[in-house]
Amino acid sequence: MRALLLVDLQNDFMPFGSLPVSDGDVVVEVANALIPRFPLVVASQDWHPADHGSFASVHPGSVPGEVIDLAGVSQVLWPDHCVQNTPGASFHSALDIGGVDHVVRKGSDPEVDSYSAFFDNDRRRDTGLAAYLEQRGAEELVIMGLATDYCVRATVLDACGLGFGVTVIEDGCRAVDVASGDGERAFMEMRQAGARVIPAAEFV
Ligand code: VGL
Ligand code: ZN
Repeated sequence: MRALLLVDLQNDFMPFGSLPVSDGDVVVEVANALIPRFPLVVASQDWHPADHGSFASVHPGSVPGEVIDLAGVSQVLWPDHCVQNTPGASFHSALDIGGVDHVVRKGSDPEVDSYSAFFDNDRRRDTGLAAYLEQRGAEELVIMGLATDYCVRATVLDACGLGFGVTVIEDGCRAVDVASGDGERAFMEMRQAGARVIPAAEFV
């Protein structure tokens, strides 16, 4: 069975949010068009406590974009974003949330970030998503969302490593592009890991 996995379609990653992704809102329509075509739809939600270690604001003298060591893992610092129970953490209001069967939250541990919807960045903890998908009988995943170069990339690489058949909807993703070309490089890595990267129009 084939499941759709929507990565972090949350207000703070939209052009009006605190960690804006250019044209991030455009992909919500792509998600809404795909949702009815899947027997199982899962959405991930970046879900940080207010003092999360990935926030530049909790490290005095640091600014977003800096890279630090966070409990032994290299960590890019971000503006405060997707704080639990704030509007920024909510899904975009146009997303057809009624069509989503299951939400997986990540990034709740202040000591470690979690770009992937499957594992924390230190890979010590598992979100439970792989077990959920297995229990529901999903073997193939179609993945899209925000941002290409962070959470989509990490989720796709883990899904490939876990043995799922993975298709990425290219025009359903947008990149942060801290360095220009990061999004394109992320698509290359996903292809190298075995993911099929196609436009939504080619999805059948
Ligand atoms: C993300 C940076 C920080 C993402 C989440 O969803 O790609 N990026 N937290
Ligand atoms: Zn985050």
